[in-house]
Amino acid sequence: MLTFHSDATLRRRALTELDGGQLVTPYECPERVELVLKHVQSRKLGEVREPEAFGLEPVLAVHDRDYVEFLKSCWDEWQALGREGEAIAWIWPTRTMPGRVIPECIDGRLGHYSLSADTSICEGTFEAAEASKDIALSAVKHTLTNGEPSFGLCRPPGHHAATDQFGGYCFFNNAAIAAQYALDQGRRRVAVLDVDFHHGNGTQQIFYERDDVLFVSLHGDPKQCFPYYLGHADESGMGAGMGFNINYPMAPGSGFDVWSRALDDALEKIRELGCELLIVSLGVDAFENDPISEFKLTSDDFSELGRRLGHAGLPTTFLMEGGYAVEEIGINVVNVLSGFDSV
Ligand code: Q9C
Ligand code: ZN
Repeated sequence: MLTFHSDATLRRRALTELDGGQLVTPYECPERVELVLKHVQSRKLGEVREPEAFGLEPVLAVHDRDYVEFLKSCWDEWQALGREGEAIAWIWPTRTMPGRVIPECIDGRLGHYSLSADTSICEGTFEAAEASKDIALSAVKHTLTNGEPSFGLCRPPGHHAATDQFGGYCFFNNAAIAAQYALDQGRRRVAVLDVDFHHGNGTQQIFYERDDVLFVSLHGDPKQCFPYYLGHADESGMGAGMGFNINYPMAPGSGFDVWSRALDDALEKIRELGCELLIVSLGVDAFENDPISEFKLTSDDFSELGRRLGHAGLPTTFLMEGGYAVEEIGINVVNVLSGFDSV
């Protein structure tokens, strides 16, 4: 299978993440990409290609222009104010203070355009996010054009990014951008299957009222797990989108027995609803040794995941999302992709 990768994804190297009341070195680090790439090459998965540049038009098909402009200028504005650390949001519109007016001050805008304090903006963030969406677009374009599966080694990840909010280490929603691109190229219905440990709140929000993208997510129950405020089983879409959002929240500690039953159900729904393309939001943080997640999948389980996805028989694009057990991230990702190719 073809892999799309760019060194520009390494240009974001955040120094701080708010975690348990402390600023720690972020889990979402450039080494993740280097290790996945190393395993793609050593296990001879296939050719590695540079992405093509698509510009911002396909981004603006799912994200608001003012949000994209904020991401583009945030770091320069922050530095111009002489701030010493990285740009981290610390106040938000809330239930009792909904924020009718977008503030002018950078601190107010950081809150307006974000959903969590774990994700700082630093030098190179926008450039890496641009490379990440170009990788996603190049990968899906390859699948659409040649009918062949592909893997986009996206970084930063995307599935937490909503129409006008970053967070959960995500800035542009790569899977949503790729799904919208496929529709714009004439596909009538696309499935996004999100197997990352965390609920893909951004992808859900972007397509919640639409029936042309089926969003299906397997994740830690938001009663206990990030992002806490979305991802419950009764969120099934709205208006025309009713029935086209399917959540499988599972208890922390769940292993492959429970998880794979949800997977089989999800794949049946994708088949029933007549999807022409499958985009897999491929986080491997459901892994048993992931430092911030709570499922118990083994490295062999990821091979079986790949085989089951292969048996679904759809044109498929894999896009990298989370996965923070840096030692094993490459093994787990390539296990999925080789499992898929083995079918
Ligand atoms: N500071 C993805 O897997 N929670 N994002 C951090 C510890 C954020 C994960 C809590 C988890 C976001 C793409
Ligand atoms: Zn995740």
